[in-house]
Amino acid sequence: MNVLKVGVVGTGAIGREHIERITNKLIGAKVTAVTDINEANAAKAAAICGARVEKDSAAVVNAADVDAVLVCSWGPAHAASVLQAIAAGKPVFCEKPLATTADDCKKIVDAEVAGGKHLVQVGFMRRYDKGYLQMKKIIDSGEMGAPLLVHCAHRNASVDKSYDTPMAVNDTAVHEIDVLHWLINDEYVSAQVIIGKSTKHTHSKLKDPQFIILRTKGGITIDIEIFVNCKFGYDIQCEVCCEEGVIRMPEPSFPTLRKDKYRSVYIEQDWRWRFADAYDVEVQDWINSAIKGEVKGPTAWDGYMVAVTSDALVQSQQTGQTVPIAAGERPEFYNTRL
Ligand code: NAI
Ligand code: ISE
Repeated sequence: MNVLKVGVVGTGAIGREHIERITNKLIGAKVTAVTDINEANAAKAAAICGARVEKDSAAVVNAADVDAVLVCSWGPAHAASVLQAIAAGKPVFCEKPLATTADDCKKIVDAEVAGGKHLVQVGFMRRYDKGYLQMKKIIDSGEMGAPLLVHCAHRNASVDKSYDTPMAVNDTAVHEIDVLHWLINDEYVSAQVIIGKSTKHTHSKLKDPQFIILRTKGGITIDIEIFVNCKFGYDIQCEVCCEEGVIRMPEPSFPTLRKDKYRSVYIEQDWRWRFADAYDVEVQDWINSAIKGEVKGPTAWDGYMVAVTSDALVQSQQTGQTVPIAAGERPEFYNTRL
């Protein structure tokens, strides 16, 4: 197989971003079929890559000229497409979240394990971001000693009116939930959300900001500020406090301006640009692996773990109490993942 033939389910914002990068930037793949319940979005996607528009997800997944599937529909539609791809024995890259309930994630895990072949990669792109990778290398080297505390902030300039309180966890914090346990090589045991004063820039269905606390099996405490109407930009912060010192994630680099008595640096405004390089590396890695019949990156089990942790956090949003996290034992199948 010289060129991986990709079918795309869901051609909204990130679906078209990925189609654009596969078509014009990355190597080794082409998009041959797309589908979307919104015909206009499917047509826009087809115009980018010259692909055929299929009637639904099953038609894309089972098409003879589709070797691998990219799922970029809304979260509640993910599970059906991923299960179709597993049944067809085709590699599938699913944007976050893997599914919107822990039960659906578990069905995907069970189907993949029963099939006996690694097929699923979840789109947690931060594991491909240079800043997180640099931090992980330092942590894994042991030169800073054991991690003790992690401080994070995930700030969006603004969100749609339809975004509500649980989405601070299910749509936004899921990125930290995935990347942090990978970064510090640990597992979560409890979750808590503290909700205080809200900004005047929010509405009655969204408490904003929120403060998340995760505790790990190894005794590490993690705090994450989620603030999705911060106004000033897209700002991702991560600092790991270790026994021998502190590691801070590098900021995206922009020129420093000196003007009108001030020294200033631009702040990225959107996830598209903040993580553009990470998306490129992530999707290229998926293409390279799928061509070889392999799958790497975040697993269906990782997607399930995120869902279980999210459920505990959403429960804590109601009471502010600490909620235990119990995902059970990771199946042996996932210990052999590349
Ligand atoms: P969007 O609303 O712009 O696009 C979703 C598209 O899926 C729409 O065109 C919709 O019509 C289509 N769709 C919904 N159900 C479908 C179905 N059953 N079959 C076919 N098409 C269907 O949303 P966006 O921002 O592109 O998000 C898509 C997914 O990507 C979400 O799960 C979101 O959480 C994730 N995402 C991930 C990001 C990341 O940083 N990794 C960033 C933004 C989104
Ligand atoms: C969006 O879906 C993403 O995944 C972004 O990375 C995140 O910052 C944003 O809050 C979500 O809505």
